[in-house]
Amino acid sequence: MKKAILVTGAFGLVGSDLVPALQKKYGASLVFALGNKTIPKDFRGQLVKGDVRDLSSLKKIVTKYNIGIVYHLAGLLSVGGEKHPDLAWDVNLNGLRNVLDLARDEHLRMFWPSSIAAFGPTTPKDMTPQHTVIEPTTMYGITKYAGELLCQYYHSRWGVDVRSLRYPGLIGYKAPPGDGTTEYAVHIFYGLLKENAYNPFLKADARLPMMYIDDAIRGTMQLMAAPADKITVRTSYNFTAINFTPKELVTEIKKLYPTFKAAYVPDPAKQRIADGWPKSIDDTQARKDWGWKPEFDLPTMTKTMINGLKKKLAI
Ligand code: AKB
Repeated sequence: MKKAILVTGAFGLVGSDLVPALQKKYGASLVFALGNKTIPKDFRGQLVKGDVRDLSSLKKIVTKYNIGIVYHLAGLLSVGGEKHPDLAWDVNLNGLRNVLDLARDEHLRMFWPSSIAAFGPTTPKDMTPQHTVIEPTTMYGITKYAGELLCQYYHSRWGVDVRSLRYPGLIGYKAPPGDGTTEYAVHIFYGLLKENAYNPFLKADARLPMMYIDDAIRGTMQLMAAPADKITVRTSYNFTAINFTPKELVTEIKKLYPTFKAAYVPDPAKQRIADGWPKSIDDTQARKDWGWKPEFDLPTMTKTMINGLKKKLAI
């Protein structure tokens, strides 16, 4: 019998696009979407309710549905993690440890996302190398870096085939924006279409690495399909597409909507998080090991976001 796939955090920014992509590739009957609270009414597919902090119920799900691969996406983001540090530790790290234990005991393959948030203020900011100084200063970043080391440990100690990407800021329209720092670049499109105005909560020149969601999904599936002997990084791969500042994004939007209004009103707490992160990323290792190559640039991403969101909001 064919093994099935479990996606935790299935209704977040990544899951909302990854689940349909996996359904298309493997068939909807083999993809199980694990949700906790926010389950969209229009979801079509196999739904399981659960909490990644509850190991025994995860175990039952894996056995009952004959799961062979887990995409473990559930977790808090950077801003949410600063509001609720204890919860961020519990969900992000204890949740990951549970899934890694399951992967070891039940021989599952596994994907888990790290983030550019694993880096910190002492990391080189331009073209941040794969192997470099890593001293994160947010709870989210700490859980990501500790998580990367945990993944590497489970691989070297028990041979768990767990693979990971350091996601940059991801931009997509299917799920509502999460509680993150790069999420201004998602909120801005809602502001554009609803009010023709949006004030980014970061400085005009706050450059951050970013990626359109289709690239992220393609890269994630490509990494998981690569032969194991090609995977030379078992912490998490640097992974990037574009980088831009709030001002550059506003300029791009104004090419299509010249009357769009934006003023930069930095939120000190969010700006502090952004100040600790890289501006651009060197993802040579991902390109070399498993052929990573992004497709979306800033103009294509902007047009695609606007068209997609217009349809979603029926505008
Ligand atoms: C956040 O801003 O918290 C996330 C991330 C870059 O991991 N989007």
